[in-house]
Amino acid sequence: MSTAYWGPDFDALAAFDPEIADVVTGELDRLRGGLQLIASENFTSPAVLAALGSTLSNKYAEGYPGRRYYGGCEVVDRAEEIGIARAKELFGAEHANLQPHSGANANLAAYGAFMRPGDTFLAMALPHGGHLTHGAKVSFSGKWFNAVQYGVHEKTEHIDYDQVRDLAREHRPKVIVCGGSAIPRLIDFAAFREIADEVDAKLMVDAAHFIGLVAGKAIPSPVPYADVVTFTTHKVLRGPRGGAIVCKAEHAKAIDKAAFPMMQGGPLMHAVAAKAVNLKECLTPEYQAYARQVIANAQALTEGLAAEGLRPVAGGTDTHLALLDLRDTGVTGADAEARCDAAGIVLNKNAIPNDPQPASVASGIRVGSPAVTTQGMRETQMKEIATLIGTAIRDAEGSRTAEVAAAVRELVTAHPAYPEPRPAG
Ligand code: DSN
Repeated sequence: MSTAYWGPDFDALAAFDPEIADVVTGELDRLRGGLQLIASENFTSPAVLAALGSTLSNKYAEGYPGRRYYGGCEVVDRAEEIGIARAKELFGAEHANLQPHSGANANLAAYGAFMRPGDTFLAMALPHGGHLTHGAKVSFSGKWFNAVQYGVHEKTEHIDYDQVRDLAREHRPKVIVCGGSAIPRLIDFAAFREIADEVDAKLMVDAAHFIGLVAGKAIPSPVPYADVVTFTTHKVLRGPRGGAIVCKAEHAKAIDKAAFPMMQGGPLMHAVAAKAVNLKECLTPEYQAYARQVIANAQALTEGLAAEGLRPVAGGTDTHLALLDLRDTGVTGADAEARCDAAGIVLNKNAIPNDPQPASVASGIRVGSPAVTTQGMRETQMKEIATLIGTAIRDAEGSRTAEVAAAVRELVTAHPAYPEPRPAG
């Protein structure tokens, strides 16, 4: 191995561009200074950040390892080959593609592999927990395809599998999608497979939110059931910002051609290398313990919030996130988000199923445990955080903001994100 390394040099940035250096340190201060409860965020490791901030960023490598449209790819090829092998091992997958720049891109590639514009697909509606790219009218997915939408059962707030089957029989979609951004409960992949087989549809699982729990063997895997699984690499998984796809060998060619050249040009090789580093982290027993703790923490947080009078949608969580209905408190999601934010608790307003409010106001909040679990917090801290959220939300006048903010500071001081001293290198 060569010992040559030319990596991020913060002093050089600060000397050349103090304004942007100030943004970089300001964001680190913000991350360290509050409780990060956005369910889709996490704190990636120094090893991943080192790969991300490397000279691999310079390389054009359109194509795939050994089949590039540029010379000089023999070194970056190794990053992609290693990453693909790790993804296949981690998920027991027949094929992997690490090139999508994001989850939306991964989904576009999967649609591109299996559908033509105007084709019909079936997916969960965004207001019920789906995703923009699952057929929302404002997204390419709702503009270019005929998106039929299912939701959750009115009473149980679990996915309504009878509705999924009825809609599949009626519309005969080319693709059935499951997964989303606000689904607290486990998804029955076998049931989706059965429905897809009945109507001869491809089954696509958008596992962006929960793939880290699958990687950590903390919840069942969709891989044996799905034709294709798309995901992001930066949520519970804790890698760099980006997307990825695993699929059955029979779809490998179609998926690869859809990712490049149909949907993207050159891959971001620094990101591909960082994904490979992250996948190595996920293959460790420590990561598996982390994934289990993420769920235990989300459950403790949800129980605590229920005790504060916030109703858990679907009755609780099996994953890393919870959706809370605030209507009994008389506070909107938007106000709850703002009140928590003022005290250093970062979460997001979120529509609940059949929400009477517009999405910009919303009747709920979504909370997640990935980042605070990375900080080493456990169930005890989750109970404390739940009390702080309850206090902040009920505090219309802001008279207790300083008190909650002080408690937040104590928590994050005891469990720092990116603790000092910084690792060498
Ligand atoms: N925006 C992401 C989330 O917060 O869930 C999904 O793309």
